[in-house]
Amino acid sequence: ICREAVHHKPKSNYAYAFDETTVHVRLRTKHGDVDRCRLLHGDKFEWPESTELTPMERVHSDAHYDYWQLAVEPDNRRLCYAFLLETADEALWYTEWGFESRAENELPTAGTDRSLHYFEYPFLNPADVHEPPEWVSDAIFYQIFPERFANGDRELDPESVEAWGGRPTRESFFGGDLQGIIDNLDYLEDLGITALYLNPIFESSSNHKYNTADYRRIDPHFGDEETLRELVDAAHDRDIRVMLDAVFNHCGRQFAPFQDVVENGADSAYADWFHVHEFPIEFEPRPNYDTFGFEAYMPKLNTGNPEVKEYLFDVATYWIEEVGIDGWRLDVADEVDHQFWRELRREVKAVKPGAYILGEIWHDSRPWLRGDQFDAVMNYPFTYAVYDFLTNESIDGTEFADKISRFLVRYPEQVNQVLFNLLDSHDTPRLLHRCDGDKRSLRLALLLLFTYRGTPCLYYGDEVGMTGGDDPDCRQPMVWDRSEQDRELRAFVAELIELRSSLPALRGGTLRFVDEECHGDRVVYRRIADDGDEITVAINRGPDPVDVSLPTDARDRELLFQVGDSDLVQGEDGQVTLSPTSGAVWR
Ligand code: ARE
Repeated sequence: ICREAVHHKPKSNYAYAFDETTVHVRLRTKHGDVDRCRLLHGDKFEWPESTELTPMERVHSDAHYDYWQLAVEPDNRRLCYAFLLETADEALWYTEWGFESRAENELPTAGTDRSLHYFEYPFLNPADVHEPPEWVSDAIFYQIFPERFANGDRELDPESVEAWGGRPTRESFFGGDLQGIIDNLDYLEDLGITALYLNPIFESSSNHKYNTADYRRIDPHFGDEETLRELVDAAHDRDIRVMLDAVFNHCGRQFAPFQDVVENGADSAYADWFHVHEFPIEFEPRPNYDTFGFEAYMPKLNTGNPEVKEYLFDVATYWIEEVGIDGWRLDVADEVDHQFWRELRREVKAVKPGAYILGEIWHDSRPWLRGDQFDAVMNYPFTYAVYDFLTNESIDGTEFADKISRFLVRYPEQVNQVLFNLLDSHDTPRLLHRCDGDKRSLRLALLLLFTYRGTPCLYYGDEVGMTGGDDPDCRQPMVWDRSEQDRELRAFVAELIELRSSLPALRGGTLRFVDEECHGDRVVYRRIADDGDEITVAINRGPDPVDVSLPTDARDRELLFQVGDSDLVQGEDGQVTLSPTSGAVWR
């Protein structure tokens, strides 16, 4: 047994409270190395009488490792454990102190036998259980860049407004507003959307509004507090939730406290609200205060300052209490101190326990997802894995399954359940652009998104075939002219949403790759619901037909959904032939 590959760490994604009665224990071993892995577990105060040796399931694997998992419900909420790894000719105990070769019949004893030092999950305290809001795993999100979605009130248009349509520059204004969203809620409901994510809507001079001037005021070109209230109420009437963008890492240059510092320098009452290196404030050649990137118009807020905290916590709770929003997406979440996020979580959950707190982090986000800060993060690693497999073709089916498997063991299961999965956003080229205009690849990517674990989010307009490169091109005005919309694509997206919404296995089930069938141009995976209901998804990205062997044979399965050519050949046994660039879903 390769000891160097073995890894476990208590109170991490390798051992965490899943709910108030369950601890999930995971172990990593070298790929293909260990035949069987069992967990010896019990209560340290009742050892060895309370101990059990329970087989762990090999839930995922990648090129280097196998990942094992077991859900344990400790009798007294205390857990003490060791791993027994076995091959045909070796049995190895793995404990907090390392390895020990001993036979199974020599069960190690706790307390008395100090030669074994168990791992411990000392106590399962309900207060530490990370419970993301339940509604999120059922939700279908739709991201709206408000300046570009719909113009519902021409009287609010900025002076420099351009005619709707066409390609934006960084300075363009097209007149989109909150009324425009209200007017199109029927459209969204009809598509199957159940939650909205709006980019910033507070007063700000730019079209993207990430440089906030006033966090308590809706941007006058978008509407006012009453319009937002109407939007939230109208959305709630349709069972659609609303999440707003919280830009708390930095403000805008026009933010009154910053203006005060510009005017009064070190004497300003707000001097400590920012990270100023030297007074007076200078903007050129580089700002002499911390900013987002090197953007002088985005001064970084000192979120360690108690007044700043109070101010921003009030903002966060104000919009929940006053207009009833359902969550916050936290901009540049990784550059703000953890302490601030911990307190923000407490404040937000105190006024709305079901509020969704979503961090914008593009990388491994374990330090923020321990239950004390965010419910989830934007799942860009998933986005890039899909592109690498489907569009760049820089990885094959094996590597795709490997990557995704690694992602799935990164976080606790309850986090996987509510990760915010996206294929594009206002910060990336659009999906169709990535697919080089090939709508067959685009459909496969959407199939992946809507059958993947976590919460899918559609970027406005992708459903009608909108395209565009990097920011600002990906922020073109929504195409409303029906003759210019791809109505077939829209119908396809609606069907996919309907498929997901109708199948608990797709919304809440675990995901397991069928390893033998993930290679070359193909991947096959299963989604398994708690009640055992099972969905199989198979994808062939390539130019040639491929034969795939499914886990169930023809008699036991029902074809639910298909992407690509319809000449899917179903053999008698588990065999099917997938035509080029196609995919299918079976129950
Ligand atoms: C503007 C221009 C861009 C230009 C940029 C350069 O539009 O074309 O490239 O300036 O200075 C907002 C606006 C942007 C604007 C930006 C600065 O929406 O249009 O860009 O302000 O004025 C990193 C951050 C992540 C951030 C992305 C964009 O970690 O937080 O960069 N995303 C949020 C919002 C943005 C917003 C801001 C932050 C600022 O979603 O819309 O920009 O409030 C790697 C890195 C990531 C990096 C990612 C993307 O993976 O690891 O850290 O994200 O790439 O670059």
